[in-house]
Amino acid sequence: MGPGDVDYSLYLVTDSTSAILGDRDLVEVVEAALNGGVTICQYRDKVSDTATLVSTARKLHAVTQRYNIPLLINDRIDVALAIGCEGVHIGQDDLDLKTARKLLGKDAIIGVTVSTVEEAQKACRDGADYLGIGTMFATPTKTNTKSVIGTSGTQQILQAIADEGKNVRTVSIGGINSETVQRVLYQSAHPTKQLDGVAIVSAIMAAKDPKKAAEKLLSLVKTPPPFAAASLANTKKKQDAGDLIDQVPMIIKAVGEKTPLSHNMTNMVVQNFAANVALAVGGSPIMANHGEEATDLCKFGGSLVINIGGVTPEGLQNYSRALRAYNLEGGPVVLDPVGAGATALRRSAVKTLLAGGYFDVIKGNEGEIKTVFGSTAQQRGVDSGPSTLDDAEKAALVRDLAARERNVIVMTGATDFLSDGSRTFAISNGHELLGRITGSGCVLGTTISLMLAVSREDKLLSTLAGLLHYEIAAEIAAAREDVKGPGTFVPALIDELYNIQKATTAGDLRWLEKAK
Ligand code: 3NM
Ligand code: MG
Repeated sequence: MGPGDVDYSLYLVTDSTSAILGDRDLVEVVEAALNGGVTICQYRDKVSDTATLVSTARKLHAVTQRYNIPLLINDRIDVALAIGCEGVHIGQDDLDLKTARKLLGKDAIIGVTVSTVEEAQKACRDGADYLGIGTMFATPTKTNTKSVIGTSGTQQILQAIADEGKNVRTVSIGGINSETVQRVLYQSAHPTKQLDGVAIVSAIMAAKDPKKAAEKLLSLVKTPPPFAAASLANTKKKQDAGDLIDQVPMIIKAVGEKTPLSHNMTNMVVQNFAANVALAVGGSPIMANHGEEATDLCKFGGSLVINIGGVTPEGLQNYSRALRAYNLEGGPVVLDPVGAGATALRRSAVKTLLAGGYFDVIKGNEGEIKTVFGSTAQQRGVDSGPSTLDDAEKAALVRDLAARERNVIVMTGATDFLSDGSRTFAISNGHELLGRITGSGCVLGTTISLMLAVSREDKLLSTLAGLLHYEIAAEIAAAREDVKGPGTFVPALIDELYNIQKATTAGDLRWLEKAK
């Protein structure tokens, strides 16, 4: 087997510490894992002396040869040479790649740990066969990692090496398990280069049944996550704004027919308003802030809104738990990063949530979307503050963030921008009175969540349906004679949301002619 045809799908990295291995025999655990479908194995042992390393490596090699999969040694080129295995894996602080290549020859498989674009580019130039890109998520298995880079950092590296590293294979490492593996592969993918697999220590080595664990992981590696399944049917997606708008009534009608659940974890200020809006657009609201309930609620085919407007450390744990539940079940999730840049707690909540799961849609004002993108600009309060971006920059920001997260981003303002990374639109419906009442952005998240609950085939279309339904209702409400200001605007808005739902279901689409 040459370095070129190695299967990196499920890369097992061993650990010899009792914390992970317990009192079990390393070779037996590895054999069970190979039985379960591990495709490549690295012997990583930071504790044993050289004699033990060599004898254990020999035993492991006898087993991996029976399964016809490559065995690599972490760090210790001498051990690899001594037993004649297929290659080595070296870190940034180990012997350099060029020297390792000289010692091991051109047929050896040599992998390198990288956590930055520069390290990745250098490893490609120096002839690495594969890169171990990490650390994906913070992990107790290796606490001295240089940096946790997540899916966005990994995607950046993949993009940067797409050209010079055409033949370089890549795996992600760090905190990957059966809950996270599908999202890791999906969200870190760049259109020009994707991961070839995942490297795993504890989710296999520490598993009660390493064979079963490997089987499950391998099947997850081979299957797209529930939240991606629909987006594979890319070919059907309408590219043109006009064509998309034509499909909006179908989505709005489906909400009325299916009455999906909109599960809101939201702040006290908007709970009542959001529930009324959900009812008006044809959905069934439930305001439930405890994460435990999400494990039941996610089974009802609805969607989840996480609105961090009332975040507490305990609340954050609840959001994370609910996010995991919906991701596993496959239900859509909308993030409303209210006031994301305003306080340290909110900034860290956004980071934790983005690392902890997948959001189909992230909706926020300019300041919030900038914070989500990683800007450190200090935000005052939860209003959007003065704008610093022109329209072209706003469009670029939502597009880049959507491409990075592989979801849909909505930036609200006088003009709303939405993008799925490849299609970006600006919508100028709405009314100034929306800025004079509380929670107008939050309940837009609720509206969008209901559209997603009935269709995730084209998330951008569902988001657009929610946006137009809501912003045009606001326009119609504000123009009513009985609306004298913010106070009378609120009930009128709820009425007009309801009227649009009714009219659309009855086939009357005159309201949609206002779309702009
Ligand atoms: N290298 P687990 S993280 C060996 O970031 C190793 O380079 C890492 O263990 C890196 O799958 C890591 O149990 C440990 O999280 C991965
Ligand atoms: Mg090392």
